[in-house]
Amino acid sequence: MDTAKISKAEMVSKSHDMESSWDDDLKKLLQTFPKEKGWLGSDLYFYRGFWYPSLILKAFISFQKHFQAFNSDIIVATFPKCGTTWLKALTFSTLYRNQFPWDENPLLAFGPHRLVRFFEHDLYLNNTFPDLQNVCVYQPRLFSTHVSYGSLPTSIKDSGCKFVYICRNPMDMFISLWQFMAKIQDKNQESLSASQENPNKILFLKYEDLKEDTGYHLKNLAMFLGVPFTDDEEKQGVIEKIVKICGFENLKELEVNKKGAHTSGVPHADFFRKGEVGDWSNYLTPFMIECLEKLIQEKLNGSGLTFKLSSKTSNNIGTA
Ligand code: PAP
Repeated sequence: MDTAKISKAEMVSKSHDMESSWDDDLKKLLQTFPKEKGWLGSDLYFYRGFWYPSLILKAFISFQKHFQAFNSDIIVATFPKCGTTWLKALTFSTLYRNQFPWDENPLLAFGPHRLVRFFEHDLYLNNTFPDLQNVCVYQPRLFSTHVSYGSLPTSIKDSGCKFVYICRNPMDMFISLWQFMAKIQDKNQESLSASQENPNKILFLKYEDLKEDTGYHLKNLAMFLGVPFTDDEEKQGVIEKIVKICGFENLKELEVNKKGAHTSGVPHADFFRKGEVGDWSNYLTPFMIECLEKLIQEKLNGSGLTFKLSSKTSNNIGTA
């Protein structure tokens, strides 16, 4: 008798049982959360300070319940449309640069989102217990999330794992999200405080700063990840090579990023739009700018966060 086959079949049936009872529990749980219609017309549920579609919420709760962090894990944590794709490419290329020949960088064949997987939008999306061992080909493990620091599983917060966080000026983030949502339709405060309290655990970046001097911030990123660039690597131009391979124009033009789609169904190409600072000024009317500026000032008041609104001038918003 093939015991391996039986135990596998048993495992599958057990996990189906767990899935269906978990689905029932979730349905009951959802009824207790505040609910609103989202931008795309689907229901959003309010949980721990954020609004989630039910599928993402289910994935998020599984992730919270079951993920076991390793001290060596690295997590790219971002608010949507703030530079996730770029930071995934930079972190992957920096962290694993000595684990593959340079001209065989997997980034050339697989997109950043395939190489650095989201917990809630990907790994736990249709799977209560994803096979993390097979997902992470390189070590240390590298993951990503859009979930806020305060909502992460305690196993992550209590472990020694590190975070790289990027934020972006809210005007460009808003336009980027709006354009992205329009395409889909056709077919930070908490992290800043946490990074100030624990700078060895969280590296806090801003899209605009990364855009202004990518090499400088990449050196800091490598140091933070515990893989600083050596003098030899600097002389050999490794930093410039990583900046170039992860650059917007390069990634956008790679075949792998022009075709196919992310697990969520979003075409890879939609993650690469313009990649500029200040594109909001091409879309917002003076009245909309005034409203947004007021709102941003109000929300950032006393936070210590400021954002560059344009690459050309020292047009800033927020409180220093
Ligand atoms: P996500 O949250 O859905 O993963 P995310 O990658 O955070 O999206 O943000 C997408 C933005 O980053 C897009 O900005 P835009 O709409 O203003 O153009 C995208 O163009 C930009 N982006 C993607 N890759 C890069 C890159 N390599 N360099 C700079 N910006 C990039």
